[in-house]
Amino acid sequence: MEASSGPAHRWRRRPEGSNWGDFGADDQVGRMNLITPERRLGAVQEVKAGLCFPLSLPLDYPGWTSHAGGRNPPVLFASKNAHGASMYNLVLGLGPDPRGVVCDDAVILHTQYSTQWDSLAHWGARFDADDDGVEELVYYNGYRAGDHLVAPDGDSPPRALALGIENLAEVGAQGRAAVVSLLDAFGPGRTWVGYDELDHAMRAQSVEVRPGDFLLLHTGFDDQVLAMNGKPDRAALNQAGAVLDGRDPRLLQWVADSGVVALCSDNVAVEGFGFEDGSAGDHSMLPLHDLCLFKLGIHLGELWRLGDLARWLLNEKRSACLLTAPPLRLPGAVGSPVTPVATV
Ligand code: UVW
Repeated sequence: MEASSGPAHRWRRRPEGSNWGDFGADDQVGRMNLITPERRLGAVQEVKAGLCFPLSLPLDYPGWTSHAGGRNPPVLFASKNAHGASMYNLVLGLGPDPRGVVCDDAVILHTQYSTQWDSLAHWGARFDADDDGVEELVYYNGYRAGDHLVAPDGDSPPRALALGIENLAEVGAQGRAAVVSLLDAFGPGRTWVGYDELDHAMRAQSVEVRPGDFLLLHTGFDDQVLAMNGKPDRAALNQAGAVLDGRDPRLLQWVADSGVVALCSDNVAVEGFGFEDGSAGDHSMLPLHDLCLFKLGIHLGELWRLGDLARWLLNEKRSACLLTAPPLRLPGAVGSPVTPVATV
């Protein structure tokens, strides 16, 4: 555990293996800081064919309700104007014989239901950041529950006053992406991928990961979800595709050393979960979330549609592209739908 000179108002000690403070006392985008103009120019060099791949599922997929009813498909409805009129096929205009017709709509959108970014406000930990012997609820760079991550209270909505997803939108989320097909390496069934397996897949596909890269992992989960046409078979999907094994310390060390700015996959959490046997130690649920979002400021992208891109790259014996993936610039949100675009 390292003593450090973090902002006195937020933290006096940072978690072991974290980079809190390294990108600035008040940094809110973590590893995204590694995307320099030079590295972005390097990403543009990956554009050789002029093709683009949209990397989003339809936002009403997978089609289930998840997180014990906490995440639901989008609900679209027509806006109503001040006169109570539904703004759908509404004739609008000036004078006795208006010609214009308008449609406006609104949506209840669970920000992490489908293709999404997790912001750094999505996952924190209990940790004694002020070194007083009592653990607090803290997030990346020592931002705190209560002070910065404000829970809803009566009519007041929840709000991330720090680390919200708008921070990622403001830096553009654009750079070089290295793409690994875990589907090609391990097939469509459930495989737990630790350091050895990831290394094997990357060598087999000649994947070069550079500091400042997004790392995209295709598992085939997206193909299976899409084939279910909005009526997902949960039991089948629980066994579908590779998942990273956050219990493997060598994998965690590789992620820390690699310089990647984000891990993105087509499955629900990038990593596997469900460690009822306690094998994930004190981070009993999502050890990779703990490392990435809480300690190192590495964003996570989930439920991306990666199949078409990964297959095209494999066929071309290539493994990198330019990625442009800004989230919604929605102040105070902890996640966001995203329509990433890969250009090859
Ligand atoms: C949880 O399931 C808690 O998070 P995520 O959407 O990042 O997988």
